[in-house]
Amino acid sequence: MYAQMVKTDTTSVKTREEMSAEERAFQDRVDADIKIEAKDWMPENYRKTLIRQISQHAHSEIVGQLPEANWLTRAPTLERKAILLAKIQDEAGHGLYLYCAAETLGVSRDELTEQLLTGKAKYSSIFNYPTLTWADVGTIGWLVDGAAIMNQVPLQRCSFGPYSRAMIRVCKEESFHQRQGYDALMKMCLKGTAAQKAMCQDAFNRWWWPSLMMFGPPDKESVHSAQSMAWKIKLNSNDELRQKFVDQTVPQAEYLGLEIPDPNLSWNEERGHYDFGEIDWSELFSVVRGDGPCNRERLAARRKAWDDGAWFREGLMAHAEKKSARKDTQKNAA
Ligand code: BYC
Repeated sequence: MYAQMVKTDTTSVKTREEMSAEERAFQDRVDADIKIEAKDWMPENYRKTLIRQISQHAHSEIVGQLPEANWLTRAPTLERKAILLAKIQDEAGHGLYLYCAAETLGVSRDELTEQLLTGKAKYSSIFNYPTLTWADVGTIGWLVDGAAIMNQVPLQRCSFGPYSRAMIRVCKEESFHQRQGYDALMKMCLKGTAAQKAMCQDAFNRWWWPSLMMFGPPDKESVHSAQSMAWKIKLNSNDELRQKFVDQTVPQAEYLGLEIPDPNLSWNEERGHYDFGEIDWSELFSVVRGDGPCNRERLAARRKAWDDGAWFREGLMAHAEKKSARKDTQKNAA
């Protein structure tokens, strides 16, 4: 099934004997936790994998603004509106740090945007679901930002310097995002009306399984994991992080008095983890392929933003060209 989801299969990791001397020296640096910087020699596939992952991450931050923006004009209080606005602005900032990190690898922001708009680059499946009520905004903060932190905290220690450093600030801000979501849900679940509690349960039911899918396909189906983990682009496997997320989130749901929409969820004393039901992987596959509830709407919004900004990009270029022509004239006159 996943063969249809991915363009390349990079599962085979070279043994030391198969590596060139340069590749061995590179792997030794990675193994010794020495950061790789943009100008350092790196295997071409390391560069490509980073561009793929960092750009997909950047696109996710940018597209991720859209579901929440749907509630900006309808936030229940001025305070909630200001908080939501700040969060959405943070996501734009994260996208920018990440595009900059990707650009250090020799790809331009325009190329990355084109890859998003033509469907060549992906963004996280989670942002293709609709935000139907105000409780969805709190639930996204709690679950989606919670899952993002679980995935991104280890990335602060990844092997590529610019990516790892960008993650430090991103993680600090994501923690605030997660808290704001949980805070909004605490208000509604613990101090709100029965209708508000029911609204939170409904949102939770809809976002729980897609949040578990955010971590990617199961390890045995994850085509990139083995190589990415050998290069420390990823430090944990998809299933490891998913399990950590479930273990962390179940007690939080219990505190809110929300029921986990999984009849097979139970604490496994022997493993020291929660067991949980089978994920419907065909749903992730369908969303990633472009057939989720909001894929078309999300891409159309990004395409419109890009087209609407054309006059501004042209203006900036014209200004830069004028400035550099003036500099040249001054230089020649001197
Ligand atoms: N959605 O071999 P695998 C955020 C693709 S949070 C779409 O396991 P890998 C935010 C995968 O790209 C979200 N596609 O891949 C939060 C690959 O296809 P390609 C963003 C997915 O890379 C709150 C194929 O499936 N976070 O931004 O080793 C508010 C096979 O998978 C998904 C990041 O991007 C998915 N859920 O592992 C606002 C974190 N899962 O590329 C914003 C950085 C898998 O070959 N990224 N695929 O065509 C990662 O950690 C890894 O890339 C993943 C996937 C764990 C996501």
